[in-house]
Amino acid sequence: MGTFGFKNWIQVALLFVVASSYAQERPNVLFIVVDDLNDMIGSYGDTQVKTPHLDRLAERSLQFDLAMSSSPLCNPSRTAVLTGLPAYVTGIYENNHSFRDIPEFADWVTLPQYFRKHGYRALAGGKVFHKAAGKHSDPQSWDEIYHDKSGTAAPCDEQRWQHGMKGEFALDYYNKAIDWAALDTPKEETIDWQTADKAAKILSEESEQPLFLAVGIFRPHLPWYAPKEFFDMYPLESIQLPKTRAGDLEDVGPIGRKMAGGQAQSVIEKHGKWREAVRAYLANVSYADACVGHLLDALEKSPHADNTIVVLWGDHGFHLGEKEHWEKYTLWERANRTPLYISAPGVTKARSVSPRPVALIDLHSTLIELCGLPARDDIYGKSLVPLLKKPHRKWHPALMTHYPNNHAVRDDRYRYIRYADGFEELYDHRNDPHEFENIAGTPEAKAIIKHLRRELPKENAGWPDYERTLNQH
Ligand SMILES: [Ca+2]
Ligand SMILES: [Ca+2]
Repeated sequence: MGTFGFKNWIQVALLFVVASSYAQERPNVLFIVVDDLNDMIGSYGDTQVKTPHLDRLAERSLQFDLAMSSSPLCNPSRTAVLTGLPAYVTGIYENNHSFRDIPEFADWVTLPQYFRKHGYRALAGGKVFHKAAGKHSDPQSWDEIYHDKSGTAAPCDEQRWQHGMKGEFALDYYNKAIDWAALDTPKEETIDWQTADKAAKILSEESEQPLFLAVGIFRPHLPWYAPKEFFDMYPLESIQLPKTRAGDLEDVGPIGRKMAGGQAQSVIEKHGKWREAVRAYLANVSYADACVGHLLDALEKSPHADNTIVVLWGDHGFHLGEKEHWEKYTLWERANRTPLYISAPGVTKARSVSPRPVALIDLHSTLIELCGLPARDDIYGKSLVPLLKKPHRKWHPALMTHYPNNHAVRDDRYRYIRYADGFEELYDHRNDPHEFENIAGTPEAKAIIKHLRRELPKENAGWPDYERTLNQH
């Protein structure tokens, strides 16, 4: 055989030039996830929240009006998006489980790993997987974790537990987590802001490789500690409470009631703290919004401004007393509907809206297609690129899963829920946007349920290693 001659070297050099220019042409991805961010956003029609920067992102993006979490809690939602595998396949139904502990998925290629395999540099800061640091940040997914902290620091003890409810909640997690305080700390010195700031610095620099830059903002996750300027945006007397109906859970089955069983609402009402709690959530939404604004400012000034896809999602929704419930962990609209914005240069139109229901797991194949990477045949979810191009085209319903064999299906009009014990709920959003009336038992529901039931998975993974009970955190 001949030696590796001059001609071969020329070929190698040419290949390298072609490959590297090809790589540089690929767009960057700015992948922003905001924890526990529900749909109380200006661009989604909320009239009391102040989210100027998310509204600004909506101006440059396609906004999905009915984006649904694949599971209504942090780790299962994020695992679904980042692995492309839903909870009913992995068995990752809870926050303290890791897909890496399941032999079948121990070496699973995550979304950032797939991007790295195709020439990208993947960086994470803050909470992207379930934690900002340690095993649950999935270090092997990233080239670098540029910030391994998230949230805002707690104030001194005298400023904590001012609401007087500590110890009153039946669920111990609530006793630890339900707290709020207006911090004296300037926003620039808070942790989530620093995550955004470090990401902003990365954006300000040229990069030889295209970037998959993930930014995890932890607030408005509990506890609600945010700089005072954000609490000051919301005079307490101006706060409007969510719409509720007495006896709303009477037409809900036992599993649904148990999912809503934290008993936080009765404690918060008894102490007269509902308005304050809603204000604290809104203040933390506005704080997260400011962090996102800092990032958008940096992107607009950066060398990557015209060649970066921006995706922002909340990992699931959040109850503030609706259906007598707080937090997530339910299959109702409140716990599952999240903001989702996608801005893809040359693909999405500015100020556009898609009314179609989509599931967050769809982001996995969407980003792969948008960046021209080879499609994966080992993942779930469907690329949203057809919707990005034509936001009103026909689409299929979105599926949500919470613990084994409990699912919700959302189409353009209805939410259908089926629990493991066979109990069903059906809500007609055209007439009942707050899901007050379960119409599953009505004669007209029969055909609708039959149609939506087809979306349910045939098989459900069990708990990965041990039995868990509802509402453990
Ligand atoms: Ca979350
Ligand atoms: Ca009801």
